Amino acid sequence: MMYFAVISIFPEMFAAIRQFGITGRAIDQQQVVLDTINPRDFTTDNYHRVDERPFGGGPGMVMMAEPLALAIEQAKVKAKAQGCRLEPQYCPVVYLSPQGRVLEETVVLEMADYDGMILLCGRYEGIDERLLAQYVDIEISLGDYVLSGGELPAMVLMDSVIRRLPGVMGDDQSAVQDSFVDGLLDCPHYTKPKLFCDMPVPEVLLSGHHGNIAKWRFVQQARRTIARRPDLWQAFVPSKQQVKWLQSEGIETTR
Ligand code: 9D3
Repeated sequence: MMYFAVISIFPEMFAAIRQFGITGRAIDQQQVVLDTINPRDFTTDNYHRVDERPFGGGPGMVMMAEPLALAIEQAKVKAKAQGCRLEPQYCPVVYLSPQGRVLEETVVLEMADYDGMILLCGRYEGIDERLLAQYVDIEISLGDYVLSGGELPAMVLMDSVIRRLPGVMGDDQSAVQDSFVDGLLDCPHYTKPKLFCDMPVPEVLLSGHHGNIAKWRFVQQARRTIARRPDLWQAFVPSKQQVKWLQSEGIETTR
């Protein structure tokens, strides 16, 4: 079982991964436990404020340290009760933030080995730096575009990690390696009908010749990766079989 505690002022958003698809099933089957903790529940003022104006002035609001600190402390109690070792190498506090390390599959695979994670979602302009200094172990970004808060990034992170947990994907799916795992973009896919908008299914896919199909799919992957993601192609190390296929199609293999 992997444990997630999400700290967010919008816990209802997490219905999106609780109720649907692979993540929903993993939670139903208790391969994953997902708790949400609302820092608003740890405020003591009449208005239940979690944000305040920034010292030094300027636009926007900043999330206050105290309610978040109490939320993280409760998350650690819950994580421990679920069997997590609390040291950061087993159950880190992860802050979703534009300043973080960009999430990629290598990071996801590292995270799939944790006992659990405490995911901290910011809103407004950000979080008081002292809370971050005291509590945060890892900072993760989805990339260089502006979102409204950390909730969607937290769900993206959980989705990507949950898919990597043993027993979550069917036997069927776990054999099928995704693009990125082998370092190339995916090949095109086709299903019924055999003709759509005058476009036929490539004949090789109807031939039943599994060797030719495997070669065709790999060559499609190679062409797409060369055209769309030269950075991935640069890093790709083909097998002997793949080198043969590439050479037979006149695709350059020397680096
Ligand atoms: C427009 C405001 N920005 C400059 C003054 C700072 C800013 C603050 C808070 C920008 C974004 C956010 C909210 N974003 C996230 O919490 C976030 C995020 C993102 O925006 N992009 C990519 N990954 C992530 S992870 C968390």
